[in-house]
Amino acid sequence: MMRKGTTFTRFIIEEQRRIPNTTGEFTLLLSAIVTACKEISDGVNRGQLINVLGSADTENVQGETQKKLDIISNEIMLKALEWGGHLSGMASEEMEDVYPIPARFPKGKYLVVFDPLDGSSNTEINVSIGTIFSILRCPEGITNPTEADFLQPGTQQVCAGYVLYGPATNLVLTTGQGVNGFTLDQDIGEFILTNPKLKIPTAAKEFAINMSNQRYWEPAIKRYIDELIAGDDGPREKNFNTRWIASMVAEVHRILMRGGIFLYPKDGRENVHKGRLRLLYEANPMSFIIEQAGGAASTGRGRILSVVPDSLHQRIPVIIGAKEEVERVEQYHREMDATLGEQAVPHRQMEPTT
Ligand code: AFP
Repeated sequence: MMRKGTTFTRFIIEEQRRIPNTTGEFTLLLSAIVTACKEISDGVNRGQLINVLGSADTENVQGETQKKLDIISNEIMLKALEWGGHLSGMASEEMEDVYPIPARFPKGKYLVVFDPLDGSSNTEINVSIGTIFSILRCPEGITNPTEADFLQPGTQQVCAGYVLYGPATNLVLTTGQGVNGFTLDQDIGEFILTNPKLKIPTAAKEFAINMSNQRYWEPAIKRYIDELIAGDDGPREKNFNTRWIASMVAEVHRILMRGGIFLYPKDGRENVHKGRLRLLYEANPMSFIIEQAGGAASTGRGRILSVVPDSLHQRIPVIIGAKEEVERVEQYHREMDATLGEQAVPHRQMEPTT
């Protein structure tokens, strides 16, 4: 039986043809990332059967306990991408320092940053997780990039994407010309274009925030969430539903499909007072995708994509999703800062999050 649909391979080659004088380097890099994600998908899928679930009893640079699958996924990405000649370096949420391309391989003009397995606390309970990646240009003349070469604002991203390992495996991607979604056809091992030109539905009905942290929130966040919870009895005069998957990839995917807003604001906890999510590996790629789908992404006090990173593992507040909602949260921050000042919530000493 003939299958219908555009394969990912065809899609990227046709995209490449639209741009005159391209070398194909970017297309091959993207293809290598996607192959790595298929391998991770297989590991996630067979997890318990091949004994790769559970803790690795090690900590990453963020002080978070690593899962076996975090380490395996990181290794899969490194090995799949280091040899192709498209990259000069990589950085990962799971590694303290920049990963240089081994001397035996040629180097290329791009840098890749990634979170190999985001939401990995969900691996044992068979809930959706994902890989997030972002492609940057290596600065001109640099062949051995250092941390400074990766500290580019999100507006400089050449491409951002994620692969969601859920009931189906989805690839969602932007190169700055809109957002396209693909679904892995397990029988033929190819991603098929299933969601071309994704746009976020504008009327938000769902919000996602970890409610257990509400006692640490700044007043602007508390005000916004209180109004959503008040539903049709409150100033919004409509009901909202709540969701929290603890997996940003799954939350962003839901927003792309159904609309809504996701918030991981900074809060009063000592280790979250600058935010919880990582600018390079999570916030920037997701913000690029969400903006390209017609949404907005903010720290509450400014556009995430405009932030110039100060370190590889910088954390940042993330408020992302339907534009009108994100703008409302920004407005509440402006009003709060005008009366209370930015450090409205005192920092408190807390146990590190896992
Ligand atoms: P892990 O990859 O360590 O599981 O973190 C996932 C994540 O970065 C993001 O995907 C979630 O939205 C968020 O953290 C969940 O954080 P909480 O556990 O504090 O709710």
